[in-house]
Amino acid sequence: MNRRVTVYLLVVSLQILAITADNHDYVALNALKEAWENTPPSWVGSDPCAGWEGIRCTNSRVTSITLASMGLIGQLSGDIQSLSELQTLDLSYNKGLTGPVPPAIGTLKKLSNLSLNSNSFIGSIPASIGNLSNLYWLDLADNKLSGKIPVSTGTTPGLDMLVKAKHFHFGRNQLSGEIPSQLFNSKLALIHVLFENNNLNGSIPSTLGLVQTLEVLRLDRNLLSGPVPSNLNNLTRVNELDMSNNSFESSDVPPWFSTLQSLTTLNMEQTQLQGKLPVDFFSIPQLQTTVLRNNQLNGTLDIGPSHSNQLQLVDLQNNRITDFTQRAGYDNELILVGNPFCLESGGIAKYCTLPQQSNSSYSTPPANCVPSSCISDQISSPNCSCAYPYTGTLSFRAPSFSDLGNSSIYTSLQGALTQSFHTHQLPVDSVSLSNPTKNLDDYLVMSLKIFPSGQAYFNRTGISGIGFVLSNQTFKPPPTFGPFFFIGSNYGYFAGVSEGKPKSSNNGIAIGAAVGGSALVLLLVLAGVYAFSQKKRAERANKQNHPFASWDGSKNSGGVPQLKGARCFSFDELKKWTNNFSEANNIGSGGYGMVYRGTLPSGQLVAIKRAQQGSTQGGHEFKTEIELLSRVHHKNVVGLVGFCFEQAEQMLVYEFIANGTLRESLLGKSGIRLDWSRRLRIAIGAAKGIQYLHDLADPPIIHRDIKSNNILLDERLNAKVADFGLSKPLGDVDKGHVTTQVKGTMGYMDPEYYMTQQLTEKSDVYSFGVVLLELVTARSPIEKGKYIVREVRQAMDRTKDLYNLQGILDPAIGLGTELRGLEKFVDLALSCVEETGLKRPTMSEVVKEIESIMELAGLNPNAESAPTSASYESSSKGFDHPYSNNSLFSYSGAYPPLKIEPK
Ligand SMILES: *[C@@H]1O[C@H](CO)[C@@H](O)[C@H](O)[C@H]1NC(C)=O
Ligand SMILES: *[C@@H]1O[C@H](CO)[C@@H](O)[C@H](O)[C@H]1NC(C)=O
Ligand SMILES: *[C@@H]1O[C@H](CO)[C@@H](O)[C@H](O)[C@H]1NC(C)=O
Ligand SMILES: *[C@@H]1O[C@H](CO)[C@@H](O)[C@H](O)[C@H]1NC(C)=O
Ligand SMILES: *[C@@H]1O[C@H](CO)[C@@H](O)[C@H](O)[C@H]1NC(C)=O
Ligand SMILES: *[C@@H]1O[C@H](CO)[C@@H](O)[C@H](O)[C@H]1NC(C)=O
Ligand SMILES: *[C@@H]1O[C@H](CO)[C@@H](O)[C@H](O)[C@H]1NC(C)=O
Ligand SMILES: CC(=O)N[C@H]1CO[C@H](CO)[C@@H](O)[C@@H]1O
Repeated sequence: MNRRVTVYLLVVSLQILAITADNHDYVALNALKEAWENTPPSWVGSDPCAGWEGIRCTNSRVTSITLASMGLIGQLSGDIQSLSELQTLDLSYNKGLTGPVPPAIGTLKKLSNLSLNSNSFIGSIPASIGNLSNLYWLDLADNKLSGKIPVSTGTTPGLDMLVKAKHFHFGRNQLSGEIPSQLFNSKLALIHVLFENNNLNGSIPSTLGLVQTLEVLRLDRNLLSGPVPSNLNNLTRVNELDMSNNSFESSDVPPWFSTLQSLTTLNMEQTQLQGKLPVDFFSIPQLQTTVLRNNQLNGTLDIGPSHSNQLQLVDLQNNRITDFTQRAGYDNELILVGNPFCLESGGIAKYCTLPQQSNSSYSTPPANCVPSSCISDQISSPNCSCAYPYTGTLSFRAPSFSDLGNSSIYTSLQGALTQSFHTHQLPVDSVSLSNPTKNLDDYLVMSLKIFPSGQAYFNRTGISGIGFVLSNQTFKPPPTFGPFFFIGSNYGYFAGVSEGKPKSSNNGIAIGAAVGGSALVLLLVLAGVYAFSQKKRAERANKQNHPFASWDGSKNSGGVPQLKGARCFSFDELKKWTNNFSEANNIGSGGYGMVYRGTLPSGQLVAIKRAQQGSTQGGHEFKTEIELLSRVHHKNVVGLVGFCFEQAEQMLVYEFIANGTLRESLLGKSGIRLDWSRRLRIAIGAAKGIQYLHDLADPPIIHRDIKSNNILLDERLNAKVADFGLSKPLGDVDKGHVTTQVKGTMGYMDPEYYMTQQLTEKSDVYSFGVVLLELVTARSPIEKGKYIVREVRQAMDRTKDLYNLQGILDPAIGLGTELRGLEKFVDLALSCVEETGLKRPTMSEVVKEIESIMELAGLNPNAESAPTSASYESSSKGFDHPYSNNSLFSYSGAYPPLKIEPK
């Protein structure tokens, strides 16, 4: 009977689950979100399939993430690997995505479109991408990727395995080494190979000739050498070929020039070509643009009577051409400047002068209407309505015209762009072009504004769609423009007002929107909590009777633990919430085992400390420990959320603290600027946390490892004391101290404790004094062999302003501003580091003193800190994880022993 009920409840709960997104997907997306700034505000609630912009789902599984041009900042974490149904991942044009491309991406077997272009990704292209057998689109262009292009070996995958791929866009990176000959084979179906502007060297592998599907090949601006393989003549579909600016072996004009019958654009500037251009080259039927500047082409130029009737530009600057047969009837652009022919003919022929580089101030004019005068950042569109356009720059590498003043060319481009957006049903009203110029690379660059239709701004779906049309080469400009690329600016107006940088004029609206937004968030959260509790109620019904059914009482672990607030999690739950303890979720390790990040179904992030085999302790000790930890509840102490004691596993689940360690912030790694008032707030928070452990925790706890790495900062910069790995409760044997093996961290360690092995609360006070000195100097306790305590004592002169410590204070504290109370703060720090414990203040005295310093500085010691969001120096947000380096559990010995060693 009982069992039947359980089965029934299980079915019910599965059905409830099926309505919303898969939990793994939610957990993974949430983790991605945590690592990014500027995710869409609609990313709230626990169902990404319901209204999270940029997310598309099929059968409750996430199949597409498109977040182009959102201004995302942060890293792409390995959590992505949980989204096993993902087909499209488009994070292009965010600029701010950095860190490596996670190799875990190679597990997403369904992925067909991967666009990471125009970001700041670093590291090499993961070989595991070769495992993506369904990949069709691979765009990594315009990043900072380095290293070699990975190809398969017997044991590892490589890009040569991507037989369905049509697009390799790797341009504008720092890839190096040779292009592996193994990369290309006849099974590939590539149409675009864009490797331009990297550091690739060696020669072009002849295997490239096997990829007969190729339409666009760009190898320009690399360090390629050697001969150009002759079998490129097999690339009969290539219409755009650019090999310029490499140092190939000098060679005669290759015969394949004339056999590439699909060619429209050929650019081989500066490629050591010599000999005579064959006349039949110009009769390739679609040929439009030929740039062969800076070579050693010689003899007589003959364009021939049967040249392509589309030919627009023949640029042969700086060659050795001695004569020109004018029988051709070719009237479009021809440039022979820098050839003997022009010298001999006195430079009179029109092709012997550089075309006028008429830099134009062109700007798309209004279409038969009077431009509106718009408020705030809005701009009048060509149709004279005010809106927030999406802007960016379009660059054309080889336009076949040089007269930038001819406005009809821009009109045709504008028409083609508008047409393309409409064809793809994007909400575009009109586009305008302005300021065409030639840049240093001789690219034609102009700015593009795309205006929304229907309303004054685009939503994220619209921006992503526009970004993709411009990056996926769907848009074809008029032929005279040739190949292009687009760099979009971040679009900050999704809500119809400037996001991120609120302007005073629309603050009211921004605040209104924020308030409305957070009410909505609250509602959604409440709804989520309700749904979740309904679901869990069913699941738990059975467990409730035996909350610690898995508690193994047989092994002398005593009765069920007496817990205050901490929850007992099952192994399966924790396994699920950490994606099976995946590598991607591993955020630290130490002698005791690993620390994993997990996401509870409520969305709460947690840090899970998992003891490894051999580091587990007896059930009794574990119980004592969690009982102790569960009693610690203070806003300045990292809280225990729960534990797991099951299947020979011992795990502790802590709250996850967003802003990392104080140490990182002092080093400037977090991007949070710590001015004097913030440092005071951090000092008071940490002091209160330690005071709580000493005076209010039951039993009292000596931390034993107070240091800036063990003080974490939450999103409001509240300090939270972490790491009880070394903590000592003062048990019944309490004589005010315990005798222990000396443990702690050099530089923070109380010398008295070190010498006598007698641990007292004053040992924590000493360490805290060092932290206070660290707070004002940002120096490590021991830096270059110098001990901070001695340095400060030596440098200080109590008769002088700021005690004469200007040279040793951290400039970021706000040197030059009034640092009220700083002297008293230094006095306090030095009293904490007195030689003998007796002379040091207690933590409650420390708290009182910091409070009085704060009042002196005009701060309310009891006020909550402000949220940090407004104060981030946004671009510099660090990505060092607070829990890497074991900072939460820095003790590398055994799993925290809480036994009190007998005297
Ligand atoms: C690639 O896939 C194979 C087969 O699924 C797997 O054995 C291998 O570990 C994967 N390699 C990488 C680097 O992901
Ligand atoms: C290519 O560059 C690598 C360093 O990136 C160098 O080790 C190698 O020798 C170079 N090869 C050639 C052929 O120049
Ligand atoms: C060129 O392509 C043909 C098939 O069209 C093939 O037989 C030949 O081997 C290729 N040539 C080279 C040098 O790869
Ligand atoms: C190509 O090389 C020429 C000659 O060295 C140089 O003037 C030009 O700027 C280079 N172009 C690019 C795009 O690097
Ligand atoms: C053109 O250059 C090639 C290779 O340098 C040379 O063999 C040939 O004689 C030259 N032709 C003329 C007409 O100068
Ligand atoms: C975004 O805008 C398009 C067209 O303007 C509209 O169809 C779509 O519903 C909007 N999406 C969201 C999530 O508001
Ligand atoms: C390019 O993007 C547009 C708009 O999203 C889409 O309709 C089109 O199919 C894409 N083209 C390719 C080749 O992926
Ligand atoms: C936006 C999008 O999904 N684009 C392409 C992704 O890949 C498939 C092929 O698998 C194309 O058909 C889509 O156009």
